[in-house]
Amino acid sequence: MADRITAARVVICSPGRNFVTLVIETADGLTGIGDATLNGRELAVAAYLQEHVVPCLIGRDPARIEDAWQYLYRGAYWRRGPVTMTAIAAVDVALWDIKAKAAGMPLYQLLGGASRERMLCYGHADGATIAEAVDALVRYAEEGYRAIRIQAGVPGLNRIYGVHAPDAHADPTLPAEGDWDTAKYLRFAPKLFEAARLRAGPDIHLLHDAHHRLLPNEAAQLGKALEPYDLFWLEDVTPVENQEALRHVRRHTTTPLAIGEVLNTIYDCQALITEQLIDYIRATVVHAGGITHLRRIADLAALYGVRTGCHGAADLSPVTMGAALHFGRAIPNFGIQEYSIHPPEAREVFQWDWRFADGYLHSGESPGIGVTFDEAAAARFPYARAYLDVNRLTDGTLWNW
Ligand code: GCO
Ligand code: MG
Repeated sequence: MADRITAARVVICSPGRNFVTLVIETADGLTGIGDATLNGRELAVAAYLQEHVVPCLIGRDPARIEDAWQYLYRGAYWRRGPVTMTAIAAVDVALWDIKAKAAGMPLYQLLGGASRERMLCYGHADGATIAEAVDALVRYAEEGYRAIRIQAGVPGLNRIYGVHAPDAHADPTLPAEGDWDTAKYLRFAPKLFEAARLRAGPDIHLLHDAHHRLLPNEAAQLGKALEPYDLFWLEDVTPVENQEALRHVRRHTTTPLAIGEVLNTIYDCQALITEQLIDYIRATVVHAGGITHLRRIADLAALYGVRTGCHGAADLSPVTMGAALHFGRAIPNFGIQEYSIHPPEAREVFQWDWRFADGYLHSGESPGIGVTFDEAAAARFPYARAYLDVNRLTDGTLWNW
């Protein structure tokens, strides 16, 4: 007889930062987990799942993953968006975890088996100054990283993305405020990469995240100015809503572009991919509808020579990293995986079998996604409201963080 879902619950915890986890149990005694963390808006997804999705899961056959996905996507009527797609992703990953455990196989085997044994990843070298950032870069290279993102403080600016100087005006219960001046940044960025390339040598892959801050022509200027330093990618040069902007950027630079960490569906990625406006698609398991949907995005991307570069910041839980590595191991057009180390307390709550070695991430061989969740340990780390920063131009205008 077909198995059925007997229980599903949402657990919110904060081992160093907030994570939302969906736990699904079946009559056959299997447990699957899915990450439902949407940084800064965690409770919206938790409520979406607990109030609206969990009641529909009880009694369903956990093996019917595609049907569950369609049921939640079409059935909501209100399609797409980060909250809905993160909730669907949590269910989807938990069901893939269950299916792989039922088969006694690591998930990548169910996805077609290994296309590769290890996944190239990149770490984050950050510094308040160029010297500090370049020292961090050298440390990462010494630890074996072959690809390193580098971000540094811009002289004259206080608190920018990647560099966490204190916010002088801070009310700690509200979003911190950063400051931004594009002209200063555009003068500074080539100097950062000149220093980085000099210290790193030609072989290390260098990456950079402009974090949605530039206007189209500024993005074109930056891409062109960074060409001598041979970047692996330049990320989020412009906000992704205006995808036509990238046609202009593409006409002026061959610096590879990566976009998509805030995208949730294949429709959001469609023009970026089919018009070949990007080289790497950053959509990720947790925010783009789980394995089931990300596979569709990756398949579309493969047709156009676009590779994956899944978002992997520390606000995506170790559950997402487990799923992402099985996904990356199986698909033909894997590019790179972002790897940001989780807070040490996270290890008390989540146990995982994936590991970093020699510049690569290696997925494990245990059945399922290879991550377990200790609910008793999670209870020791209660949820604490937290926000992403906001950002203002130096004249006070609210800008993209
Ligand atoms: C990245 C991202 C992150 C995001 C964060 C939002 O490239 O890793 O831009 O740093 O800002 O994940 O929650
Ligand atoms: Mg980013």
